Amino acid sequence: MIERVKTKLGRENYRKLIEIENQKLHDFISKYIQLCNPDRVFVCTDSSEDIQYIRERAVLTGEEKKLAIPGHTVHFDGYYDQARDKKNTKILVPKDVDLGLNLNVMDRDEGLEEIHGILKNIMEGHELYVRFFCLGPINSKFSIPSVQLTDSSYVAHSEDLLYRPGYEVFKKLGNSERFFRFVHSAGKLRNGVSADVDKRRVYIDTEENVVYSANTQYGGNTIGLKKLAMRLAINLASKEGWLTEHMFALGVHGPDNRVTYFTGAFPSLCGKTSTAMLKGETIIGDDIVYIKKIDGQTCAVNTERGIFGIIRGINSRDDPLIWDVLNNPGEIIFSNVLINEGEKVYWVGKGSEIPAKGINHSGEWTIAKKDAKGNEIPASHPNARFTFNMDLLTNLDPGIDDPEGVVVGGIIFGGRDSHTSVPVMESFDWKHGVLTMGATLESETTAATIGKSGVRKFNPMSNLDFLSIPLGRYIQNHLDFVKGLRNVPKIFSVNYFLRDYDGNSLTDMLAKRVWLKWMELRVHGDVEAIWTPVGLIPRYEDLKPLFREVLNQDYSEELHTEIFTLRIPENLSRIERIRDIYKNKVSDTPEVLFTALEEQEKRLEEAQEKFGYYIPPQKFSE
Ligand code: SPV
Ligand code: MN
Repeated sequence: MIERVKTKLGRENYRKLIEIENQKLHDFISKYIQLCNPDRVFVCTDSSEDIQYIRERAVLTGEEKKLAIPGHTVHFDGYYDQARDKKNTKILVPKDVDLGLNLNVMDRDEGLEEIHGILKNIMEGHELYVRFFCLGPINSKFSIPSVQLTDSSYVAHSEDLLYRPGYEVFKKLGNSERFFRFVHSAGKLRNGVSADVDKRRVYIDTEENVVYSANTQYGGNTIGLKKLAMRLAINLASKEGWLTEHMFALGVHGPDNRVTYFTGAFPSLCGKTSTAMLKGETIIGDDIVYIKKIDGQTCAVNTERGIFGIIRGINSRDDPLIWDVLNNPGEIIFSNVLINEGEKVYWVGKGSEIPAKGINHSGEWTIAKKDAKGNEIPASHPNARFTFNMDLLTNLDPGIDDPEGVVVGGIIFGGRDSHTSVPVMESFDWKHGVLTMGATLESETTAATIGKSGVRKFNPMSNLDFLSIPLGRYIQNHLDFVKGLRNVPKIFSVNYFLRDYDGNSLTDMLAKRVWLKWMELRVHGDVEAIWTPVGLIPRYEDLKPLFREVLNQDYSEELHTEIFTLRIPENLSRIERIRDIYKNKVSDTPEVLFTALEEQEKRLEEAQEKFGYYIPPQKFSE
């Protein structure tokens, strides 16, 4: 098949492709060269010359512009192409398959026909870049080789910062069909941005492990190896008996140089990246992990190697580690920020004054500029981002590329919850944690997100947007995962957003550093905990020295009592809410979920009878 596109490839690119002896790969590449019909093709190996070519193309095509600091560039997505397009992102399902009520699905035959129609000749006038990467560490049980076809040099360049190289991996693959495939085209461009956003589509075919993305540039829709691969990996993991999770991973540094690894799932805007980046700890990853059983242990890897992070609110005081990277030479792509005349970068919440004019995702921008609908355009988009390889970080954990991954001691579920959950809590066991902390995760919307503030959004394991299998099966996979494990990770919940009844925040944002240290001690059984009807909470005498050590703060017993008081009515209504969702909106809920909620309800009611509606921790430790 590859012979058919030999002329278009040219001698050098053809040679690079046939060095990989994989029929399925060749068929895939030649099929989409013929369909998309680019003017030219560039096959990128892992060599530094090839990668340099991509970097230069990004600037030459205007997809990126150089900035004042060496290595920094900026990229703009279209005004209406600034976020993941949930409506037009669909899982393609064969006629005999039912994925339940929570997924956005489409008949596979119809979807394939539509997307192939859209892709026909879409790359006319463009250059196609063929790139090879490896999800997870190289030469590891976790590795998933992946090939990306894209006509965006920005996408090809971003992936270079975000993923491990994979050309050599493909050369060793033989004829294996176990690899992911991505086809992306930005489509027709107007002023450098996708012109046909009304035909924006992201279609996911788990049957063939292919994702198609068209008429969009925003990274969450286009960077195949990120959230598009995640849908394929969730499906593959479910078949093969492991887990793909929307989680950070970090090493928490305990006593005597002990390092204990945690992974954590938090919905957007609940403190995920900031937890992964905490001072004093070391980072494995901030967004996606694969978790497998190896020799009876739970092991995790970061599928990525870089960070595509939200830039809004990053400032020198709260995020010193990222701040340093963003203000020094190094390869960084800024997207949808504000640039002024000196090629300097600004964003909302940077902590310095924003210039009165500049260039942003809306083009020439001045303060108080309004869009076509009369909405004021902020200096930088709320979803403006930075992209860099984690090698630029000073807090990178040495286990980052370990082919065996790191052994997970604890899993954390975090939500934005002003009324119900205590700041940190441990589950009774794995099942209790999966069911009452992970599967019931919700997050309140904030003024910064679209829609009403304070509305709770159901987001189990913070993975709802990315599921490609029925929710009930996904939960069951978690329950089953521990079979045969020698050490079962502990499960915790955290809530950085608890408020008092007047709406005042109760905990310092930095307190999360202490909660992590407490969880680390719990994993090793170094401190006791207090039983409550919903889980195990810290003792005052264990937190007091930690606050002193970590934050040099005096932690009072009054504060402890206030933040760890069990709020019975709020906890009961949460159970009510979640049960309703599983009863009415999830067709394959495992029965044990309802049992776990019922038992929790019963424990709460018994405690209420004994101690009243609001129960201070002391009552449970007496
Ligand atoms: C998220 O929204 O969870 C992200 C960014 O990590 S995106 O790539 O858009 O998914
Ligand atoms: Mn994410």
